[in-house]
Amino acid sequence: SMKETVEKVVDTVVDAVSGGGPSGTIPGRPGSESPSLDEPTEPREPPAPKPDQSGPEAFTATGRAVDAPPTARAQAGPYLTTAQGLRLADTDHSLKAGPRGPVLLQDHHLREKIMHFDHERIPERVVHARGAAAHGVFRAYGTAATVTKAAFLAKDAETPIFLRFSPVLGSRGSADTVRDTRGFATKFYTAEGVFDLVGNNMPVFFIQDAIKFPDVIHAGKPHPDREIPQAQSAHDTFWDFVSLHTEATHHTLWNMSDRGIPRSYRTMEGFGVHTFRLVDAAGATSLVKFHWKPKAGVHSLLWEEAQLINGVDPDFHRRDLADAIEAGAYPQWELGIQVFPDTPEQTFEGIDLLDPTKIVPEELAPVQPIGLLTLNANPVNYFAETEQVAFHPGHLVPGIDVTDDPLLAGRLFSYLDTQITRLGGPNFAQIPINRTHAPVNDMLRDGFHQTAVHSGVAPYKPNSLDGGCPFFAGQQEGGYRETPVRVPAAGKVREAPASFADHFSQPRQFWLSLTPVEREHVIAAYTFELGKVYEQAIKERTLRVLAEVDPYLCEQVAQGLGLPAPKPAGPLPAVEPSPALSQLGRTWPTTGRIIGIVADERSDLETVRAVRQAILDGGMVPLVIAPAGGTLGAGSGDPVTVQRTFATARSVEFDALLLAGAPAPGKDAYGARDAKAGNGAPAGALIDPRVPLMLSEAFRHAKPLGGWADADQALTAAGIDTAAPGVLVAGSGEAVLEEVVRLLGQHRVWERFPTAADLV
Ligand code: HDD
Repeated sequence: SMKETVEKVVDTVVDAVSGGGPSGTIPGRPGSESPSLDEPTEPREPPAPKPDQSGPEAFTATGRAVDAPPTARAQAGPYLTTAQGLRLADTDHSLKAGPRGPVLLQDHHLREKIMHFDHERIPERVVHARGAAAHGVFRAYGTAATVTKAAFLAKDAETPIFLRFSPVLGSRGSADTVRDTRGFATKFYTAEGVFDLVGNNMPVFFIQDAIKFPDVIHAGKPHPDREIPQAQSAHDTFWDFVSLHTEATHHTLWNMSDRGIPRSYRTMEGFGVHTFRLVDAAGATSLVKFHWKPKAGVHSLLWEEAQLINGVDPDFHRRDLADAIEAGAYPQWELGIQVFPDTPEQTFEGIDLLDPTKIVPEELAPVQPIGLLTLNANPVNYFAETEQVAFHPGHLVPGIDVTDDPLLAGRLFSYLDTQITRLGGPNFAQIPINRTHAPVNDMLRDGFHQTAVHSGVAPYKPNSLDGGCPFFAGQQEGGYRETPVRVPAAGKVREAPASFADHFSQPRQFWLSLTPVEREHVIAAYTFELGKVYEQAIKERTLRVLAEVDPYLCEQVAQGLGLPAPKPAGPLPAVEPSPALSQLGRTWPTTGRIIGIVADERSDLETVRAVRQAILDGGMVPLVIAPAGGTLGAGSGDPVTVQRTFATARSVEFDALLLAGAPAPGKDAYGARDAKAGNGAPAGALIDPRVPLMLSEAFRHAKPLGGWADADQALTAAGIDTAAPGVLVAGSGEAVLEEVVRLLGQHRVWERFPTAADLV
């Protein structure tokens, strides 16, 4: 039930931060139910393997399965062994000539252990190095069956999937909430082979041709001399490149918008970016763009919040995703398609469908839902799954084909190529997480890390020695056929089509589609990033680019930089806004949102209990924050468990804060350093400075604040006007909660941000 789900969320969140909550268990760790203070010594069986990890599926050239050894998976049997299966009696001491003597070279266990350790790391991905992933299932509605024969899109077809999210620029150990694009890569293990949809959380890309990818990435990565800054675009080389290379303007504007700092992976949209070609059973084709729409709504952080989180909890997004799945609050996205006729021009309403810096507004081509993705299991092992998964836009199934988008063409080369370095050879398709669920009968042989034991003598075609096996699949048997698209008659050129030269109309459309608050965020982001740039010329050049997008944007950023605002070269393009591009102005579900309740021994615990329960009943997560850990009201028979202390709580973790006031007026509440109940200290004099800090941050980040009884004292101590929008102090805790939840539906109290009137 929802309530159980949420209670699990609470426990998980609590455990994750407190390092093993009240019960001392570590969630998701089999066998840790009753940890004792000493290491257990009774042998016990390791946890059961996941179905897809029980051993390699090896197929012969003729399609016969090779008998896999029964214990192909590691961790079989209760005893510690070497990699060769030799049982070990000791792994804590090197073999020595006497306790104080020299270590002996003949210690084969020491050498194997250190040799393996020395090679534990593999090269990180050159981009998208840091990721977080989960398993799930995709269920098709069948609505795409009119445009594609892909079996996994047929009505009610269920397909296992693995989804990896990732910031682009940072190293594996970088922080989660940096300003960046996020990867959104989904592997569908369909009955017809693997289909990978390797998208991003933004619908456009920096470049129109893959040959520029090394350029944009070299510019975005840390400077080659000092290797700083880590995981961000706020530096000279990035802005040098994007200001000279104006086709990047659209994507850069998305990065500077709230889309660059998602609240959670669960609240991001995803996009296939390129136009793909779908093929139906009769061979008819259509062009499509793929969209992922999060059920939880689209929601972002504020910049200061994101920066704080990078220090307070660098694993914020990773933790959030894992906690939610662990708790059974499974994140969901609807997959949708925009469908366009496959005309020879490959344009729609004048928009070039082969240009990956362009979108098609949803108002012109609605996104039609075709299925539901649910993430329902965390990886068991980060390295084996999240790190070793290999995506590739060329992993296609019958019914889905690529187009001639020149960015996609280069990707079709790159993703295979990079795995050779990253995963150490050409056999990465045999790694469990990459294995297709369809039968494999290829004629690929040998190579580093070959785990299949191929039989037969004829890994070539045509052959007679293996009986002609394997055979070709015709259309009836699901053989993949590329669409015979007509190639325009033209000479070989290194050139882009004329339509690719429009670099500013869609950036302007994006800008005009944002609400005033969102525009202010864009201005602040440009001002911040360019403020980190040393070269004056780069700032000025970027202002010239911004002048082509919008004069107000340009003027405001120029003002922040203390520079004159240039004028555009000519009239700005006339474009219609696309309201679907804004993240605001809609109401979203509040499920899974986190509400902090600040309380101490003098708080009215009756109300705390009732409010906590009401939060749980609403599918949200209540976390009680108190001066110290343990419980409040220990003697009351119904103590309230404390999940955060003033030392471990920081405002950025909560979507809203409630202040549990003291029932008797005139007494100090909230974090008096002397936490003894009813000490009669004068109100405000002993307020713990961490409480007003928490309140003022939450206020600045436009989070709803509520309280009851004498809660106004703490608010006043934090310098917060209790009459400000989204600040509610009332007698009834339940009434306050109701209003706070209503405000959470719009994510934040946006009214707190003054915006320029001339923006409307
Ligand atoms: Fe890429 C990884 C998404 C253009 C070359 N890319 C990678 C990942 C995502 C994307 C989500 C991480 C996959 C994972 O989780 O393992 N990339 C995109 C999108 C693009 C794009 C949406 C444009 C529409 N990429 C792009 C180009 C090139 C690459 C133009 C090269 C010419 N991308 C790579 C890569 C990576 C990669 C070097 C690094 C690790 C990997 O592939 O497996 O091949």
